[in-house]
Parts: sequence; C-alpha cells; structure tokens
Amino acid sequence: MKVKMILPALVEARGLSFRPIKYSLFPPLGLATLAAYLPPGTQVELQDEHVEKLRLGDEPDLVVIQVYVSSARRAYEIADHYRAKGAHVCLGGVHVTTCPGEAAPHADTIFLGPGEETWPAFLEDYQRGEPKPLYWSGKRDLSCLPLPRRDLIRKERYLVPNSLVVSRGCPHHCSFCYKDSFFGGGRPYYTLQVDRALREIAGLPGRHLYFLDDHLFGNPRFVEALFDGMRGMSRLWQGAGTVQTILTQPRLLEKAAACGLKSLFVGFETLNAESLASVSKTHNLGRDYNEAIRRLHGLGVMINAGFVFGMDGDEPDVFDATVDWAVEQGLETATFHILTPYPGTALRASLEKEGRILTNDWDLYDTRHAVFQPRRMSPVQLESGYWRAYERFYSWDNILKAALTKPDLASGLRHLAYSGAWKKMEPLWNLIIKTGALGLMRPALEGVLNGMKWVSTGKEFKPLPGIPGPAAEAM
Ligand code: B12
Ligand code: SF4
Repeated sequence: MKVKMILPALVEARGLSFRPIKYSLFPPLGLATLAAYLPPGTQVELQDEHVEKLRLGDEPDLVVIQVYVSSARRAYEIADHYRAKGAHVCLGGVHVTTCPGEAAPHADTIFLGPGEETWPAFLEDYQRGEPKPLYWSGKRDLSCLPLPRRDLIRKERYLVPNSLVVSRGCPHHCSFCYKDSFFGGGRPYYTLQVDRALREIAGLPGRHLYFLDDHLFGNPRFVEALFDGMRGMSRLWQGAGTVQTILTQPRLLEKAAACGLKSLFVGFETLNAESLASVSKTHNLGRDYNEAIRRLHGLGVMINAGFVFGMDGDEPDVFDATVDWAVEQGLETATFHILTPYPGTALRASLEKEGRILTNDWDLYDTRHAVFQPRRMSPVQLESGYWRAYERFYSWDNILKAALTKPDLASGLRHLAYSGAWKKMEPLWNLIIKTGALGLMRPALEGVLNGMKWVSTGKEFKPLPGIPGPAAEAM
C-alpha cells in the first residue's frame, strides 16, 4: 500500500506577508503521529507544503490530508486532485471537525476529533475493504500511543524538529479557542503516561525541545513527575503555560526551570478585564500580570506574550497601551492576534447571533484580518492597529528599551539577540532557509536560550554570574 500524507500550505504562503521562518519552525507532528499506526511494509511519504513543493504527479492508494481553517481551500484542491486519480482520500484535523459538511464532498472518509482512536480503526476497515465515510473520536486515550515517525520528517527544513506534545486539549474553556469544538463530546484534556513521555524525550537528539501542548501545566501531578524525570537530561526547552499556573504553582515553575525551561508562551490576551470576561478567559481575571512576569524573569525564563485584539472591551487605544506595557515589562517577544471566530467556537455562535460576522472566507481566518464587526472600533481600525502593534513592539527603540529593563548585561544581551533575531533578521532567515542551512542555526538558538552561552560542558555548566537561572545540572 502506498500512502501519501500532506500538510497543505495556507493561502498566505503564496502572499507578500508570508514569513518562511514561521512555517519552518515545526514539522507536521500530527501526521507523523498518524504515520506510526501504518502497518509494517507500507510505503509512506510525508510532505509539508510550507517547506517544499508538493509532488502531485504520483499515484498513491491512500491520501491523508490535515486541514486547518486557513489552509482549507488548498486542502480541498489537493483532495479533489487525488480523488480524480482514484486514490482514497482521508481528511481530518481541526477544520474538518468543525465543518464536516463542507469537507465531506472532497473526501472518501472524514475524521472528527483527534486521530489516535479513529485512524487505526479506519486502517483496519480499509484493509478489509470496508472503509466508512466518517469516523468520530469518542474514546480519548493515549496509553498505547506509538512514537511519531520522525524518520519521515525532513529535519534539515525545520529550525525546531524536536517539537512534541505530551497532552491533548486543555482544562479551560475560553470562548475563542478551538479546543471545545475539537474535543467536544469526549475528554477535553488528557495526558500521556509519564514514562512514555520521558521515553520520547530521551530519544530526541540535541538539547532543545519545544512542547506544543496547549497548556503544558494543565495536570500538576503529571507535569511535576515529568519535570522530575527531565532533571539531569541537560535539556533546554520552551512551552506554553497560563498566568494562573505561574502565580499559583510556584514549585512547579521552579521545577520547570530546574529541568531547562528557557522561554514560556503565556496567553495574557488583554489587559482589559471586560475583554477577558467577554471571551470567558476567567482564569486570567484579577491576576497580577506584572507579578507573573517578575516570577518568570526571576527564574531566568524569557516570555513570549500572546495578545488578542478586538474583544468587546477594546477601544482604539488598546494597541498602544498593550505595546507600552509589554515594553515596560521587558517582555522578550510578543505574538499579536486579531480575535478570530473560528467555526465551532462559542465566540462564533454569539457573534453570529448578533449578526457581526463579516465574512466566511476562510482564507482570511488567519488572525491577521478583521472578519467580524468589533464593538468599539471599525474593522479597519482593528487591522491597522494590529499591524502598528507589531511594528512598534519590534522597533529597535522598543527592543532596546525592553532589554534595558533587564537586571544585568547577559540577560539584556540575550533579550536583544532573541528578539532581534526573531523579527529583525527576516532576509537572513530567508537566505538560510533557501540554502538549506537551517539546521546550522540550532546551536545558535540553544546558545541564546541558554543566556548567550554557546559552549556547555553538560553537568559541569555554571550559570554566568548575575543570571538567575536553573540549577547547573539542568543546563
Ligand atoms: C504548532 C502549531 C502551529 C505551527 C505549525 C503547525 C504544523 N507544522 O503542524 C505554526 C506556528 C506554523 C502555526 C501556524 C498557524 N496556526 Co497553528 N497551531 C499549532 C498548535 C499549537 C499545535 C499543532 C500540533 O502540532 N498539535 C499536536 C498534534 C499531535 O495534533 P494535531 O496536529 O492536531 O493532529 C492530530 C489531530 O488533529 C488529528 N488529525 C489531523 N489531521 C488529520 C488527518 C486525518 C486523516 C486524521 C485521521 C486525523 C487527523 O490527528 C492528529 C493526532 O491526534 C495548534 C494547537 C493545537 N494544540 O493543536 C495550533 C492551531 C492548529 N493553529 C491554528 C491557527 C489558526 C494557526 C494560524 C492560522 C494562525 C496564526 N496566525 O499563526 C497559522 C496558520 C496555520 C496553517 N498552516 O494554516 C489553530 C487552528 C484553528 C482551526 N480552526 O483550524 C490552532 C488549533 C490553534 C488555535 N489558535 O486555536 N500553528
Ligand atoms: S487556556 Fe489556552 S488552550 Fe486553554 S481553552 Fe483557553 S485559549 Fe484554549
């Protein structure tokens, strides 16, 4: 059996605002996970259109396509192409789960929800010659999860090939998030077994890891055991957590830093309490954001702050106010989004009820476009404010100002290097990607994360004076 697995590129990939480095960060982990269930002897190829040109002249028996909202159009194009050639086409992923009626005409089989249960069930049916048109994941269990087929990933095309997930979903229920629509009708949050997670980590080469879990700290018992197991593995890692965890789980945070946490994505979303309440982000309400930042910085952990613009409490001054605060706080990087009512979310249901959805063109659902009518500004103000926020936050003036908030030279330099490299070296990144030398940049990334220290001697490594940081054994 010949199987072709495809992550189609989003429309932006062919546009002027495309940033190749953003799409050369992580490999298609979901597809690599599904590939691990294929029977021995299967001929399988995995292609990610963000980093390579698709070869569409082949004749696979089975085609597996992962569909995100902003790549749906392209995914359907590819699906139609292979169906016309007689392949059995399977579509799955977040967008298929939330818009099954739209996806079904382009597929022989669609999959709703995570694939760990439905995909092996389909494979059995397919091999018996009785594949069904739809599979829905009700049981959610990762106890038999095989290791992803990383051998199918072209590692040289990614800056961070060591991405992994040790849980699925999230215990919270923010109204704009994909989570409730994707995991609806079953367990909304569950984890791997600690031993299995540690086995996967131990098998990853190099030092750097990136946990793509929505909320790595969602199950404190699980994650504490994971961090204990990671101590002494000499890892440097990044991941995502909530303000609530940072403020209420100090021990967990210290353990995270002790086993190599270097930078955390934190969903601050907004400084405006009315806005937080309007999207049911209740676990952020009333929290002292400044204190959360002090704690992370105190442990030597850099922050990638997530902000969303366009919520109901937002006025036109929200962009400048957010950026000014982020710079004052010395946040290293920030990711701004325009609030986007993805299909299947509670946010979309309420905006639809109020007649505020402006377009259903999924190409524009990329968090860069205003696809709904904001309450206290115009869509044009929302889009231009979003771009201004990026421009201002990543101006050299503000990068420097934020770096100067750091208590010592080394962490100031780390801030400059990390922030500058991410947004100010675009042409250089493009060149590096074109020449296929992305892998060579990994030691540089590790060095910057590690406080501008490029050469480490494993357990003997001592933190530079003045850098508060993890225990030496974990560096
Ligand atoms: C890493 C990531 C990225 C990375 C790269 C993704 C990649 N190379 O795969 C980058 C940074 C490039 C990125 C970009 C964007 N992302 Co993104 N991203 C993620 C993130 C955090 C993790 C994805 C992941 O690896 N999950 C782990 C693996 C194991 O799970 P999985 O990929 O979902 O695969 C499982 C199932 O979906 C299913 N499955 C998937 N496909 C198929 C196919 C078949 C046949 C079957 C049976 C099953 C199946 O089985 C897999 C195993 O269970 C998710 C959030 C999340 N937790 O999913 C958001 C998420 C996917 N991103 C999202 C969005 C909106 C975007 C952007 C549009 C936004 C932006 N401005 O950045 C862009 C564009 C994406 C695009 N290409 O169209 C949304 C998608 C919403 C939607 N309704 O589609 C998500 C859900 C987050 C959110 N904001 O709500 N993203
Ligand atoms: S905390 Fe994050 S992942 Fe969890 S529901 Fe809210 S937005 Fe989604």
